[in-house]
Amino acid sequence: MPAKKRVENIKKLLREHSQSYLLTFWEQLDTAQRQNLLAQIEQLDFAKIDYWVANFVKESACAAISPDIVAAWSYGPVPANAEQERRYAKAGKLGRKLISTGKVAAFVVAGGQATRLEFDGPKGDFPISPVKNKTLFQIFAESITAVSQKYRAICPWYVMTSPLNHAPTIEIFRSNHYYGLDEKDVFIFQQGTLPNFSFDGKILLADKANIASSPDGHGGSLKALYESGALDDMKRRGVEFLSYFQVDNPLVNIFDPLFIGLHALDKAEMSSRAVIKTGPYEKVGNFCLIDGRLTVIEYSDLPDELAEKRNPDGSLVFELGSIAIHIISTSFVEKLNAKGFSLPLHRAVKKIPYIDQKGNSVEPDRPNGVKLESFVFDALPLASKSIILQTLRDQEFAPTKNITGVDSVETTRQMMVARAAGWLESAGVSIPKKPDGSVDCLIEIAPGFALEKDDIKEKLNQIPKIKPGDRIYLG
Ligand code: UD2
Repeated sequence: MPAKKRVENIKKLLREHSQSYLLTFWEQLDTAQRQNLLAQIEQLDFAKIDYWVANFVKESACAAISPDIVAAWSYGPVPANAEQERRYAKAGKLGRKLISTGKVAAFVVAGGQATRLEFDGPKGDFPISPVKNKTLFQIFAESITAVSQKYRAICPWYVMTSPLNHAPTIEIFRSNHYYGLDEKDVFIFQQGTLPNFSFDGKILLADKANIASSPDGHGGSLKALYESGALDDMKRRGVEFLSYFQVDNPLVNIFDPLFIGLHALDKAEMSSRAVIKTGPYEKVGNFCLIDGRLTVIEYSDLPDELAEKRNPDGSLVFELGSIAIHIISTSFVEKLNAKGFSLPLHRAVKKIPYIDQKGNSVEPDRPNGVKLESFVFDALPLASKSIILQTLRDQEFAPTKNITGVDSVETTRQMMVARAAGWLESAGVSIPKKPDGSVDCLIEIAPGFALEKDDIKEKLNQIPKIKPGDRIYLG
């Protein structure tokens, strides 16, 4: 198409969708900038954008929750009866077989920003371990190495980044020599983005020639796995199950045979780990059945009367909290993409830097617009079958969100020490304690030393006597 005609078409399109602001600085742009901006605009789906503006940007589309909402069922952290005991044993065996035959891969979503940690760089590079200060990425990599060695299998690792942190993430992996993993078994790919909007529905410009945009949420992973070629890579390798986890949880048990096995045994498409919530308003998603379909309602969207609702024994009706650990069948990701799918969008009101009509760069000091995101757990209702397996919080969930306080660097380190101490104690090692019962030393267990409690028993001869105030690293 002739260049002039192309520009005319775009101008018309923008007028029709009330987005002409995007070409405000057209006359000031050089040829390369113009091409770049046109390409960005051409990638936008304006029919969808009109829908988003009407439903999520101008209005906060908080769909009413169906009255047909009940608690979801879950497998307990330990079998509830003899029949379940047999099932857990069978599942564990199957899970181990699936790992050892290379059918399971690790998948971390690491496209978010570490804003709350005030950390300048990919969150995976945040140093967290209590003694050696290992980063989150290093801990995950060491777990994957330990699992590969234990099961004598290749366990590939898929890492999702976003345009905000892709290049630095690649650089971190390179400069750390992929943490000892084989580079060809680590597949780093980017998620997509969505444009940012002013409250009145205009797409914002980041500068005169670029649209303001942000990552499309971890729900974008389901498309990105397909579009990046990661899914093809899995097919080539024979990977059938993805162990999905977030970059901020160093306690995650990435290759848990029981969870993988139950998912496979029950022919589930997407399964979830859950913890019993600490209270009605803990900042985790809530598992429930809505109109018979498993759904997660984010804490911020659960009405108080449902959050507070209690069973006759005093427990919360919606007590199962989502800790963002899933097993996802690769066939499910393929099925979704083959038939075309879209997850609902969630609206986040944010401070978004932009360029105003006069060409001034504005760094707002209060929220001035809307970012849209999709959440991976919104794929659960699309799965034909889904299971939930409870886990114990102190064993598997230490989200590192803040610097101090709840879900912080502080609490994560404490939990890492407490879990290590608990594993050692269960093998008969004596642990110094403070008068309040907390552990009176720092202990770090490297994944290569023990992946789970039972691994400790074989290494008792390598464990020194631990005195109050010691810093113990078992690696
Ligand atoms: C998430 C869950 C919450 C609970 C909690 C547990 C949502 C909406 N809420 O809370 O229910 O399970 O975790 O810790 O998910 N990410 C991307 N790309 C994006 C956005 C995020 O890769 O575009 C990654 C991010 O790097 C991180 C994860 O997704 O690994 C979760 O992001 P978050 O820390 O913003 O999630 P949060 O605290 O809202």
